[in-house]
Amino acid sequence: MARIGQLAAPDQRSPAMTDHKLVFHYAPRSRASTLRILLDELGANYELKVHNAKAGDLQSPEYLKINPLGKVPALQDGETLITESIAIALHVADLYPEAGLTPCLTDPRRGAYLRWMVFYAASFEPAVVNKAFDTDIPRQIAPYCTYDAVMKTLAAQLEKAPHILGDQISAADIFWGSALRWTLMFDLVPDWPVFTEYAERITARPSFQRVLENEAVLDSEQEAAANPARIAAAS
Ligand SMILES: N[C@@H](CCC(=O)N[C@@H](CS)C(=O)NCC(=O)O)C(=O)O
Repeated sequence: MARIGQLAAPDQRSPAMTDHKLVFHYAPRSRASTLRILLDELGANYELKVHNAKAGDLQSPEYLKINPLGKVPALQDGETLITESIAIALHVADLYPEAGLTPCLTDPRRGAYLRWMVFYAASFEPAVVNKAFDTDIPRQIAPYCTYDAVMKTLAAQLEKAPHILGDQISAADIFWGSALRWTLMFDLVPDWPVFTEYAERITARPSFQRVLENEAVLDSEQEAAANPARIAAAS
């Protein structure tokens, strides 16, 4: 029997662990897309709540009770509410270890897994956002040193193996594949082959194709609902 705080091996998991009632708050073409792809990869059982950010859904009083920042993604797991993409990703990946994407606590890759998941949110994202807005923060103050240092550190890791933790894919690759896809698209990261080849390899997975195709449809439906006059004028 696993103690509280200790991750159970797959064969020790009580059936209740996969009986979690998950409600996933999502908007198409947002940071929540990566989570949706991860949930697909995990074969997770969950209810998808689609919000229309363009129509102001995320600023509604009901949604602000879920995430006072008015942001997606958010996940309700029974009574527990989780915001922040990486927190949600770590939680759901731990709920579904049988998908083979979660280095468990005793896996020698666990520390590196946590490192590269958190590096995404704590260093990569702020570095890229500051770059996008031409904000130059002194390296001693910036939580990530410099943009160039972040890019070189990530590239050096991805150069070592086909996946961020080595030969085997993990939930971290779903994040990095998705992050590099977006940031390459908007010229926010250098188009080094190590980034482009990795992003192509990871995003070629059927989970990406399924979610991206579906959300293209959802996105145009939401655009039409939010801006009916603009759509009518264009047609
Ligand atoms: N730190 C948050 C950031 C979430 C975030 O910025 N979400 C954006 C979507 S990409 C959002 O909900 N934007 C809607 C808005 O600000 O109106 C996370 O990683 O979950």
